[in-house]
Amino acid sequence: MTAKKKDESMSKSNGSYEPKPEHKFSFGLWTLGNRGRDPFGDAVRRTMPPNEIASVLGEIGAWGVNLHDNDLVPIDATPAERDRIVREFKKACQQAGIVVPMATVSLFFHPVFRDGAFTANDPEVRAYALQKTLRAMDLGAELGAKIFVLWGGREGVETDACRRADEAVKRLRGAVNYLCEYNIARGYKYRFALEAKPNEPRGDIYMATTGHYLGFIPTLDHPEMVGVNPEVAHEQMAGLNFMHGVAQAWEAGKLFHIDLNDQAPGRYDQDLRFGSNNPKSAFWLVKFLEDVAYDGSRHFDAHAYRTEDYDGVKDFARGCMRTYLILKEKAARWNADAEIQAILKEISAARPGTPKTGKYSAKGTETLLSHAFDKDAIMEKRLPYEKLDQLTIDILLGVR
Ligand code: GLT
Ligand code: MN
Ligand code: MN
Repeated sequence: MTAKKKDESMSKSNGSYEPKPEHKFSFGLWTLGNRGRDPFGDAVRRTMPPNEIASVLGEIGAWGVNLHDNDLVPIDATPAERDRIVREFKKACQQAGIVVPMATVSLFFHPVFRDGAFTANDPEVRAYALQKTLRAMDLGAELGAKIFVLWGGREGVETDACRRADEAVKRLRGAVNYLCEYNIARGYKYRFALEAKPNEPRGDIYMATTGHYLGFIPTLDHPEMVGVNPEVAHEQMAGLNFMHGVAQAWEAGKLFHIDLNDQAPGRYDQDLRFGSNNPKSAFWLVKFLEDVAYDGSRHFDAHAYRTEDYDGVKDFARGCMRTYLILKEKAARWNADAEIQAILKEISAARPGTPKTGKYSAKGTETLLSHAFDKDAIMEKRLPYEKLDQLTIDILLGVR
């Protein structure tokens, strides 16, 4: 290929992976604004003000910006300061063509939450956590957010001597019920999305996985108002197959939001660029979201390597969206692949004479109980999953 032709084909593929508002790509203020501080080292990047982050998001083609209360409004701001900050931020978002689809509350950063927020032993901390969340809901509603995420990063323990774990569940339930009532009273029409994580920053966090939350939600006073916000890295930290958890949440009608990033197994909470560590599991995830036509935010809860400057942060953010769109295209290719489709059909076909199951009936059960299954004949059917997986790999590696 000549250099010119190569250039043309590169820009063509760049063009087709261009983010558009309909892709619903969003980033948190805390993600682009991450300054690279870690437990061992200080910030490597300057503070980027929220209004500048909104403008960068507009420049790189994102759709939305999400925020914690204190990503935008300092924790001790006066009401007048708060109102000015919000006014100016709204203007910056408008100018950048960016919406605010989700808001959340920081119940983990301030030292007052060292023993948790809604589950803390001190009733005054619990009351403060509620007040802070109500105000964060007011803030999000003012900015147009329709999803309210709750990530209980400090709701956990280093030692189980401090409280009974079922007491923590009860306190959490009480708090979420309270927030739902406030949502109704104020007419905000939020949908709450609960985000799980197994550990970090606490030794163990209650509600360790999305599955824990799916069990908790039906016990609430307004379960219809509450769903989940699964995060790739958090489920992977627990050693789980992320897409399976997402699928279960989706099937239960509870996939209200999603946090996309990546994570190497057995490490600290890395929040890597989407698809950068395990593109194959990212592929199954994107394929799932696109196959079921999930229409919520594709929120990237990740941050750039600590080695980057703010140009590198743009590379990081563009990379998240680009990888999603590449994988989306690969998923369409996978679905359209005749050989793959033929295998899929073959592996789930029924042998003639297979008794019908499905819904219970007395007559059907009689037939089922009297049927003689020919296990040797069943075993003759091939299950060519090696082939199926290699076809997937061929697609992912770009040779098919
Ligand atoms: C924090 C955490 C994330 C949560 C955010 C929402 S804040 O960065 O690591 O997983 O989604 O509170
Ligand atoms: Mn998250
Ligand atoms: Mn995370």
